[in-house]
Amino acid sequence: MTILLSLIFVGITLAMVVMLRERSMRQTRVVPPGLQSDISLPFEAEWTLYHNPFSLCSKKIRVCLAEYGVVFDSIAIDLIETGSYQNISREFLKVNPGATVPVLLHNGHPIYESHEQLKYVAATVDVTGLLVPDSTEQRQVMDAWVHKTSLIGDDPIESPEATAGNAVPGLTIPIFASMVAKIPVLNIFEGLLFHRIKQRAFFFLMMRLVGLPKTLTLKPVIHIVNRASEAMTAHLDDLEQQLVSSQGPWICGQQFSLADVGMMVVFDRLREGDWLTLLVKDRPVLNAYWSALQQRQSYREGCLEHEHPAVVQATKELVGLKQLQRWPSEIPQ
Ligand SMILES: N[C@@H](CCC(=O)N[C@@H](CS)C(=O)NCC(=O)O)C(=O)O
Repeated sequence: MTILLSLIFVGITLAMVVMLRERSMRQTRVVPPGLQSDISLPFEAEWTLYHNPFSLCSKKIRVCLAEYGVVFDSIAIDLIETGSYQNISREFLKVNPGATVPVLLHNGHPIYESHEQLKYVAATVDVTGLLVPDSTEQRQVMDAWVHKTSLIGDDPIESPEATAGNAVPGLTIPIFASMVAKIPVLNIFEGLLFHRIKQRAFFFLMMRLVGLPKTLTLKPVIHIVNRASEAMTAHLDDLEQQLVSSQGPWICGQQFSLADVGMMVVFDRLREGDWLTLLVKDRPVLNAYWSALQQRQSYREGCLEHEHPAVVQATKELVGLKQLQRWPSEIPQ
């Protein structure tokens, strides 16, 4: 008995030591936005993109690079929703101690924050003003909408009113819940040990344990999704007004700009989450805008060509729940 207890004690102590050592090697922290010229990482091509097929911000930078025809080395990084916490691996934390994608490298120097990446790429390659209007006034409009489509802060779910980008994660919960249903619990558990934002890791574990239909009936989830939907409606009202005043077809009028790149991926997420019927259907101006966005080659290259099978499956599942009338009545459809 004493030997058994001693063995258990030694086992637990060893596990704790290993875990603490691993944690010390996986330190995460908030990183400053923009180009980090003091950091040099291994690179082969002028541009390297660390990205995830499903991530909103990754789509945005892929679309931007496609618009400019910039060729880049592509390094796919898994997030828990697409299979594993590769973003908190030792290797990736050397690239971004903030543990998020996308990270764009220019000649080995990382640029953090996707809205900064958009501006950096434009400042570096856009000599003719392809995606950046000439007039100061129009540039201000563009900048305001690049901000409005950005995902800002550590906990965007708490501030969906701040930007259309921040209204996205709340509306993505049903997709997340569907995606994580197929992920091994142990993979999700890793986040509780090493992810910087424990609340996020816990939320994913909860969704995995209760499954999609039950997740959608939980009061806090209903509140988050409805709040995000109301906030997105207000952002889309603003967009509609802007498109009317610019006379379209784009946010800055005749010129497709970085602002439309940001908006394209927000609309694409609404498509993936089957929110277009609720939020866009009866709005001709927004419908015309979304149709025009889908015509662009960059939409195919940056979004459609990277579609993750688990997301395609999630969209089908959400549509199915609504058709079978298994969608909770507390959440509008
Ligand atoms: N503000 C950042 C947000 C980056 C971000 O949150 N990326 C998400 C995917 S869209 C991510 O990497 N999440 C992984 C995680 O938090 O575990 C940006 O615009 O680049």
